[in-house]
Amino acid sequence: MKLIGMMDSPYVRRVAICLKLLKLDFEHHPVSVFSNFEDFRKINPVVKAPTLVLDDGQTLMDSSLILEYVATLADAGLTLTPEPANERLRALRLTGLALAACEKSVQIVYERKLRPPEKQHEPWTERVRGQLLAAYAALEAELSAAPLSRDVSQLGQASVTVAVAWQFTQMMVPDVVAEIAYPEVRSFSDYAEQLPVFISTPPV
Ligand SMILES: N[C@@H](CCC(=O)N[C@@H](CS)C(=O)NCC(=O)O)C(=O)O
Repeated sequence: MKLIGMMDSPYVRRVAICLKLLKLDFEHHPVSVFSNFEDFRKINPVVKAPTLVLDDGQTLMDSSLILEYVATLADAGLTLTPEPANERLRALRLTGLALAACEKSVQIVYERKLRPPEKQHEPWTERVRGQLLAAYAALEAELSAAPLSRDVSQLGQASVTVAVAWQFTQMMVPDVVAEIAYPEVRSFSDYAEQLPVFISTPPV
């Protein structure tokens, strides 16, 4: 199967890292939704990254749906979301917060980079900024109350997504989310980013 999209997308990167953790082979095709729009359109007319192209040519988009599908291909015992209901709920809640942080960071990037300055709408940016900070405040509170495991065999979708989201936000909108205010999230991301599976999947 082929994973289409640039690794500077947190959605593409989290899928790539999770595929590696699930020990599933894939080819990465770094096609940009912006600079390679026409090439991307030939693969997926909706032009959304990540897109997964299966060996029979079918395509699947949206990182969460891709991860839901590829989980069915992994060997028994290899899972990225715990089964017990209470652990699963926490993993999904953390993933939801981290995905919201990705989405709000992306919205600020698009507002700044794609819209001419005279057309930028400050109330909208301010709303998105508040949502982004709320997502990180909630993640910080969650990780302060119960840290994510630093046992590499326990890495799952939640921990991957939290680490990838933080790296993306710090790469793209560091002026909006002050590192100093979220020490637990930052520390977990620093830990994850030095793991071989993260180092071999750089955000570029
Ligand atoms: N909910 C989607 C979000 C994916 C997404 O927004 N990807 C961006 C790249 S970071 C994209 O495709 N942007 C192009 C566009 O939306 O037109 C997911 O989890 O995959």
